[in-house]
Amino acid sequence: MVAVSNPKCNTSNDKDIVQGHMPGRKNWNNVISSSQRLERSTERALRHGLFPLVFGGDHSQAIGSITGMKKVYPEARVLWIDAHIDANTPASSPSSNMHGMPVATLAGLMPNYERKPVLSLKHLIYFGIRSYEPEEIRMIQKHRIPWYDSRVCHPDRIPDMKREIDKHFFPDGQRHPYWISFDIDGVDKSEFASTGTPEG
Ligand SMILES: [Mn+2]
Repeated sequence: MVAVSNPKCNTSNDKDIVQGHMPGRKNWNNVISSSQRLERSTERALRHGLFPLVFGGDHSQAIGSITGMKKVYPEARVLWIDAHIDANTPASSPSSNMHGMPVATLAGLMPNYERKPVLSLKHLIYFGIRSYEPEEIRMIQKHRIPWYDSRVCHPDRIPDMKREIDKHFFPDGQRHPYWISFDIDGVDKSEFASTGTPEG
């Protein structure tokens, strides 16, 4: 278990939050600040041979967990379980919420983000998506990213899905670790209603 406390983020007053905004990306400074802490903690846990379970915040924090994980396992593949594609940019996001932009940030699609991309879109598969912007679907099509509709994510299909996933990720048979990035809204709202962004 990795615990990253970011009390300043949690108690930011309105003035701090406004100062943390950038055009088209709400709370950018705060999100990046907590992501960097999480990045260090995730990297440290993995280097100590631990198995990190990262809970918290919203899916914007995957910027930190995946960046930290990629420092230790640069070839790791990512399974993104979410109702959303999370690859918005300030130009495509209707809300400017950073929780819709972590994949864009990790994959180098975010303008004016000075860090190098850590996630190849060839190393990403989506599960459960059912709410997205047109630009995000275009990204999936352009990069041929496999995605599984929530209606096909059924226990009976898991063995077949696993074969398909392995074929996509490891065409030459050489395997690499997986990282699972899970947003609770990937679960149908009839199963789990307590999410800020329920999707049926
Ligand atoms: Mn989501």
